[in-house]
Amino acid sequence: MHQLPVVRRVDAVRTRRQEQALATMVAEVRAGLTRRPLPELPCKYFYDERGSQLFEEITQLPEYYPTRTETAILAAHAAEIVDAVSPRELAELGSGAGRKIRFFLDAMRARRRLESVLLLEINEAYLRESVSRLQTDYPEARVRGVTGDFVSDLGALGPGGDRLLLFLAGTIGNLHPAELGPFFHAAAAVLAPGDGFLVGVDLVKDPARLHAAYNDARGVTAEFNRNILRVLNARLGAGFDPSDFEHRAFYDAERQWIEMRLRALRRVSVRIPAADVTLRLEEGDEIRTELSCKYTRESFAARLRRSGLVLERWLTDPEKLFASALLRRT
Ligand code: SAH
Ligand code: AVI
Repeated sequence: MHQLPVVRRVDAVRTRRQEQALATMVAEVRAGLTRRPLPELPCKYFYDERGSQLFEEITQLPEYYPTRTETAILAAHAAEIVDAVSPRELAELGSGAGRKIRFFLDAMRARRRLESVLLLEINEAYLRESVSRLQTDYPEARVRGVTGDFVSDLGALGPGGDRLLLFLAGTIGNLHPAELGPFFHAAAAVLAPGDGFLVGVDLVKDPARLHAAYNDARGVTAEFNRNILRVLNARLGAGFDPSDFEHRAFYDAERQWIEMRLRALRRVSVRIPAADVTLRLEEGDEIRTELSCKYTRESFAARLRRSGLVLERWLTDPEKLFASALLRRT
């Protein structure tokens, strides 16, 4: 993890941090790809420059309802959320292009309470751009970024107090349900009693609608999915040919999650030198690349038990596609 903006860091520090990130990636990729019967890759590795651009394209697709639905909910309710929490600091996990945060920044500015903004994001280049854009547009605030993983690096946000933490887009659904307990616990630890945590939650719905959202007609999601192989090629010297794989996404109604996979179109043998792994797949074998869990109000609230967070408001759209859950640190 790394605090931005940087004044000037010596190269040795930068190299050590990058080496650490690479060592983590090597360990995670090795563990994931040697897992059987179903090898897997951590979905955070979708997001290099191209991956983040592809995600932005996904958000514009007619089939992909979450972004525009959440945007409408926040446009209608950001001011009342700010009034309820009265924050002086806004923090966001997985901030990406950093557009929706502006509803909150504008509401805080209007109340003359905007003091500090903190973004935590894995894509450092994207983060730098967001920090610099927000600093220009909100000069009264101190805007900082942390490059890191919201699962392991939440502590980098430092102690809470007058903080509203945002985790938008339904990105919480990309965590395995078993990870939610420790995640909420870690989030509660960077919030002071009374602080707020706004979580975007994609809801259980008609499977056909979910299927369409992850199998768009233009094939942008398929490119996004295959991009993880390009990231492994670039960072670990892997020898994947993305055209050896087809995109697969399906809804598992029992587990209430979308699962994305890459299916080998032919027998492949891929060397990943940095991880000292050779991945051998037969035609039809698959790699799991992402979970996108869907929740109901009840199944989501059940995950909060003993976390130090309580569900205070549940804001949805008229079609009940998506919810913004306002949690409060007890
Ligand atoms: N908040 C934005 C972007 C959501 S996409 C929006 O509402 O549109 C998910 C974002 O989380 C991406 O920008 C991705 O780079 C980032 N991300 C994914 N996994 C991450 C992780 N483990 N730690 C930190 N950031 C992560
Ligand atoms: C970032 N996250 C909430 C997206 C999702 O819907 O799970 C990522 C994504 N995967 C495929 N399409 C979009």
